[in-house]
Amino acid sequence: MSKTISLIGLGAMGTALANALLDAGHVTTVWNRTSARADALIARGARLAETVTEAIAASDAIILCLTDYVAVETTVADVGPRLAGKTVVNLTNGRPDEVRAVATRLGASGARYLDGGIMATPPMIGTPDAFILYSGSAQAFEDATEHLATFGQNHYLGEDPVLAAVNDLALLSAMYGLFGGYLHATALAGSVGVTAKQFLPLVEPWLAAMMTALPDYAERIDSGDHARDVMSNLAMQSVAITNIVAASRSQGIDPAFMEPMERLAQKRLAGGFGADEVSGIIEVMRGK
Ligand code: FVH
Repeated sequence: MSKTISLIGLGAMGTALANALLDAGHVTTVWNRTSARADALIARGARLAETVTEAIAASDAIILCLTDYVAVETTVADVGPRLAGKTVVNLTNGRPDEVRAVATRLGASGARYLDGGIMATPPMIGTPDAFILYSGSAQAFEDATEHLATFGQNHYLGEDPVLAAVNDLALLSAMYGLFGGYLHATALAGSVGVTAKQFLPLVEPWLAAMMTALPDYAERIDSGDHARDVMSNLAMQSVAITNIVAASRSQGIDPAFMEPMERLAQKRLAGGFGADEVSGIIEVMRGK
């Protein structure tokens, strides 16, 4: 508990991170562009830095949790040299090119850079359900481990700084696919008078049952073999996909969420893979 930590960014997530650090008894310095957002944390014992420079000077490890990389660039633009010898943990959602640029720039300033992707909502922080992906400097991960452990389960993915961000975006892609599919399904069922609450006991177990297909899909994807032991072939499934799009239109539901899936299925079908599993659509996504 001896080392101090500085946290830059006190939005919903930054505040949850700061509370977890304070709960664990860590000496915590905070900075936020709108300083009033720090009031409740100061009442709990956090130290307020008046400037970013002060926040950096206060600790060997600095955590950034901001809206985006524009905010990150704005915040660290003038403080490069002050980061020499420091550990910087950036938990801001970003794209690989942005991560690479910031990692290179801060690395050139002499900082040890660790990028992170938070797979949790603010109330989950500090519980075992929160998991956070990290990549970049292994030394930085080790240096900050004691503090990072207060947030949830940590997964260090490797030295390449973009690993965490790409895995984060991939997991969010799976989540938005699920949410979008659920919303489309609920709208379609709603077009014949079924309420969301009535539909829930049908859609929940259905999605849970379909999740069990993923290990088989993973095997097919890694081996490139979508043709072995096919149970539900693409030709059959693409009829259902096209029916979903057509039925949505006739029921007055915007099919925009399902149309890309129909296009992908048709392209794979046109490639002569109708007898394969639907998992083969990934080859079209990969541009093959
Ligand atoms: N909240 C969530 O559910 C998700 C869960 C998964 C991970 N995300 C990522 O966490 C990052 C921060 O998200 P957040 O929820 O804390 O976001 P906000 O509550 O909107 O707070 C944004 C903070 O960023 C500061 N900020 C924005 N622009 C600037 C700037 N140009 N210069 C300095 N600071 C800036 C903002 O300051 P202020 O508006 O209070 O002055 C907040 O501190 C994010 O990457 C999520 O994807 C959260």
